[in-house]
Amino acid sequence: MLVESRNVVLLVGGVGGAKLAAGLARVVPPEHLTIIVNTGDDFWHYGLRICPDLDTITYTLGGLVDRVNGWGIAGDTTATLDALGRLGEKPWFRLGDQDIATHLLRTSRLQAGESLTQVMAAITAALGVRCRVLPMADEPVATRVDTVEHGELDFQDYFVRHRWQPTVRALRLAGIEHATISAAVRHAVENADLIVIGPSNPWLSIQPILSVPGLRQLIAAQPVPRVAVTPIIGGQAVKGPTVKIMRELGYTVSLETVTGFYKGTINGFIVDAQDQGADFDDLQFSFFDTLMNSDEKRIALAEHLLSWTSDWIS
Ligand code: FO1
Repeated sequence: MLVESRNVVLLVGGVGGAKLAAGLARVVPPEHLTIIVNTGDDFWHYGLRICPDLDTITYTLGGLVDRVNGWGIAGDTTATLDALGRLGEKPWFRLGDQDIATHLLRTSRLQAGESLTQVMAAITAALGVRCRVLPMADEPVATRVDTVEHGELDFQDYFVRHRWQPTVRALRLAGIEHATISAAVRHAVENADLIVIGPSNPWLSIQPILSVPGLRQLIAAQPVPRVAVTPIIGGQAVKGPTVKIMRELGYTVSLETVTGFYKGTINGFIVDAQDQGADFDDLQFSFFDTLMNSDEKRIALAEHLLSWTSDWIS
């Protein structure tokens, strides 16, 4: 039985964040859980609006996700991509046939005038996801990656087509100045009893969320535990380019770089148990196994977040 009665808000990107979202969804009743998701990775592809992180969270919580890749739908087929290949295209972004249904529905509803928040509410409800899965903003924001080898790339061009191999010089969030805090995001943050930043890439996944004008300040102003879960274990990222990007942007690869990046926003930090001995000024911190490579470990981390923060108020 789920007895947690605090309102929990989780900020995440895609695959890594989805694991913690899944753990929290097992221990927090859906009416008390809101997930705010990065949309800087969103893009247009063959006329479809693709929102990879929103879909990864939704498919994970809906029990549909391909657990090998961590994104897309388990067992999905690629007849549409194969047909595009027959037409002379060279598809580089793997859209499964069932996944395409999500993009078709989202695109048509957006074009009919619904907001992304409304569209995701409909999609999550249809897939049996009962907590709120909110885009960080309804206005389009695009993460652009300035690279040494190719100049500025669209995010998915950098991440998928070039397999995050180019050297990153700078990141830019196109459109961020027009992004606004939606009523749903504001309501969730203002009513949160616990705010968690997932172990997602701070620069690629969390920075866009915190850059929505006013959102970082709104989160920092909440007099509640605001805890980040480390994206780095023993100096390595679990998956993806977190450490590579840190180096390329000129940061020291350390937990202090991560806490420094979140300075003023968080008041607590979960460090991996492998990094015993780490110490942080001005932050409450706790050591725990953060490698969520099984359902049990996702739930254990979620339970630890709840129990550790239940007896401290900032
Ligand atoms: N990631 C890949 O590495 N290759 C793909 O072809 C790919 C397709 C894809 C389709 C739908 C979707 O929702 C996600 C997809 N992803 C793919 C994952 C995604 O591009 C990235 O993991 C995120 O944008 C980073 O968080």
